[in-house]
Order: sequence, then C-alpha cells, then structure tokens
Amino acid sequence: MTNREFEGLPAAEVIIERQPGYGHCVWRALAEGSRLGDTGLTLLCEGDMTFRAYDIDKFLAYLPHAEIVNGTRIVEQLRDRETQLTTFMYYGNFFVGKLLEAKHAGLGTFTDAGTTYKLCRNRVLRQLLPSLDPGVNLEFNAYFLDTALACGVRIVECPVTFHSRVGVSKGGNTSNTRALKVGLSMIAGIVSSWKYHSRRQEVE
Ligand SMILES: Nc1nc2c(ncn2[C@@H]2O[C@H](COP(=O)(O)OP(=O)(O)O)[C@@H](O)[C@H]2O)c(=O)[nH]1
Ligand SMILES: [Mg+2]
Repeated sequence: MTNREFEGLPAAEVIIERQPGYGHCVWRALAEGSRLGDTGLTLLCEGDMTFRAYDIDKFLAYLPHAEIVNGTRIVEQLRDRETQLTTFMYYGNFFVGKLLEAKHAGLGTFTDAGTTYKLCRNRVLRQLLPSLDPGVNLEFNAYFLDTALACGVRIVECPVTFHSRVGVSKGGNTSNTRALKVGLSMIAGIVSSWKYHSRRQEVE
C-alpha cells in the first residue's frame, strides 16, 4: 500500500532524491510529476516557504495562454519587505530574463530567470526532460526556460508573491558574490546554449 491510499485519505507521496543539488531535485520532481496519469499538470514549488498556494489560482488563469506558466518575483508590491532576494539579485534575475527575451525575440516577456515556482503541462515535460541534464545545478531554471523556448514551448510569466524563507539557503541566494557567480554562469549558458554546462544533446 502506498501512502496515497493510507486509510482512504488523499495524502502526499514523498519521493527522496538521493543525488544532492538543486538541478537533481528539480529534474526529479518534474519527472515524477509528469509520470502521473491522473493529471495533465505538474506544479513545481520549493520547500522553504517562500511561495504560497494561493498563487496557484493565478497560474491557472494564465494557463490557457501557454504550456508553462513561470512565476516572476518582479512585482515589488507582491514581495515581503524582507526576503532573501537582495536588490542586486532582483536586478540580476531581471537582466538574465531580458537576455533570454533577446535570445528568443518575439516569444515572450521575461523578467525573472530564477523562480522555481511554475505550472507545467506534463506532455511538454515528457518532451523536454530527456534532453535536460540534472547536473546543471543552480543555473537549472534559466537552462530549463532557455531549452523550452528553443523547442518552441510557449511560456508565459505570472507575477507571484514572494516571502521570507524558513531554513538556510544552499542556493545562489546565500550572498551577492555567490549570486554573481551563478548569474555569470547563467549568462554563459544562455550565450553558449549550455554547450559547456550540459553533457546531454540538444533537443531535436
Ligand atoms: N532534494 C533536494 N532538494 C534541494 C536540494 N537543494 C535545493 N533543493 C530544493 O530546492 C529549493 C531551493 O533551494 P534553496 O536552498 O532554498 O535555494 P534558494 O531558494 O536559492 O535559497 C529548496 O527549497 C529545496 O526544495 C538538494 O540538494 N536536494
Ligand atoms: Mg528558495
């Protein structure tokens, strides 16, 4: 019996990803979600309480316009005063978003390259994931968006609320210096189409 069936109540199924790293965590979460047959959608979130369930309604409102609805933390009024996102990181994510926009000119408006929070159609995930290398770590979100856009996947951004976290970050947000390194690596990845980051082949 799985814990989904426990006492006939709907319950969470916990899957443990043993490979450390953000890329492995996100890749596995999307793979597990897209495998489920009882839904056509996978919602990707984080475990640090920075995102809120009530924003799912906004994602659903944007869904008719795209195959992936990607959260953006660009709207200042929707952010808590104290979050892990410093002004430097806020504009850094905006800059990388604009780089994505320029690379895929005409395909969308992008203002945040670093938000995990997103709603994806499973059929698109099943198409994309085999070509994505989970070893691409803290740059994974930009890598995911860039690869999806290169495949012609329609992505629309949706403003989400952003809150102060619980626990300690091990991502790119621990300091501005670390964020700068991750940001530069994202830029290099976008410019080089991830040739030097990913060991996998481009999507056909
Ligand atoms: N399973 C697993 N999940 C991870 C790992 N690193 C990050 N995550 C997940 O990815 C999210 C983002 O990482 P976090 O440290 O919060 O980075 P930040 O959001 O940039 O501060 C976390 O909330 C976890 O849900 C890891 O090594 N293993
Ligand atoms: Mg986080």
